[in-house]
Amino acid sequence: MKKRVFTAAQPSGNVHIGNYLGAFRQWAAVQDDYECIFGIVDMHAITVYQDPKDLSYRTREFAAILLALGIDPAKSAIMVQSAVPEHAELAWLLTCVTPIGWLQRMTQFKTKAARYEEVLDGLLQYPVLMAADILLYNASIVPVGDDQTQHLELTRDVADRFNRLYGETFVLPATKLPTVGARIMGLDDPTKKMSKSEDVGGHAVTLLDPPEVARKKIMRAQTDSHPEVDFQLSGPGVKNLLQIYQAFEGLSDDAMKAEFAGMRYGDLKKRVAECVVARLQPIQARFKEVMADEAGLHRVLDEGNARARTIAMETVRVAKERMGLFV
Ligand code: ATP
Ligand code: LTN
Repeated sequence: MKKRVFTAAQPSGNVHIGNYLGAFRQWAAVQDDYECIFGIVDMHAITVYQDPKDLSYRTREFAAILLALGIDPAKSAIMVQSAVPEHAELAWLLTCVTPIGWLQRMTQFKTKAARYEEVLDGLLQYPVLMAADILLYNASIVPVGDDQTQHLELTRDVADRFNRLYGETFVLPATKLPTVGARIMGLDDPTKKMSKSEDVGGHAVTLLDPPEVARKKIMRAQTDSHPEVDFQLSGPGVKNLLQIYQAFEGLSDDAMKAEFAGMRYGDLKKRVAECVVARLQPIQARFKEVMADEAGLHRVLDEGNARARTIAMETVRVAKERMGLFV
């Protein structure tokens, strides 16, 4: 039997090349080797306020992006978190084995909480809901970008604690990081990771940016005062552009050196821009087709939700039984 993969992302719009290289590309790549469930985690998105109309549009948009990136619904389930109520149900059970201190220590919580005067409980509970997403499906492998490793550690700690208290119930999932592209940095500031919520103009190239917009963002990317590519001395902005190119083209370090050593920054940017535009073009064309077929998109999600729910219901039944709850 194939091992199971679960991974997910929030439908928070502005899906960028960092998300693609660090996460979604791996999703498509693992479909043949594993039984995959891919989640659109809209209940995570509402841990910070979302306009309801935007959220429901973005859920469909994100499903269409996944299909455009080559996720095949005949192989993998694409599911929406809020359509499978067992996510919330298991999250509550796990909340009752998770010390608050574990949650208060999470880096992402601390960063996000610092942005708000009033911090919502949902933001603190976010990693417990994430643990529920994964443990519901007894996933043994979770492909994510490196900003999620701490949440994965917490997931294992929560699963381990549950297993000790109530008997062996959950599989402890392993984190799977990409080898190149695990952390693409912002084009405007290469000391910060490229992020959806950083919505300044030149920060991120999104998967749906028209070619001229993508080109402009890359041509304006921050570099440094060296005139040309030096694999030792060039700063983080140049290294980031090189990383983007290497990840898209799948080149070895030696091939990268042969192609770029000594190249002037202006030419480097042009080459990276052309690469990105060319790689995005087929994704954008397929995205348009998928979005135009609303009924087809709905069908994919209905089927994915149903497949996911069958597994999720059984896991929750077992967990409730182990805890002595009414089943
Ligand atoms: P935000 O910064 O607003 O939280 P995000 O850009 O991190 O959003 P998510 O939806 O949280 O986007 O992440 C989706 C997936 O993309 C995750 O697996 C995450 O690890 C990965 N990812 C996010 N940013 C990057 C990045 N800059 N480089 C590589 N992978 C990334
Ligand atoms: N926290 C993740 C999204 C996420 C997730 C998950 C990833 C929610 N549930 C389960 C993997 C497995 C993020 O912000 N990228």
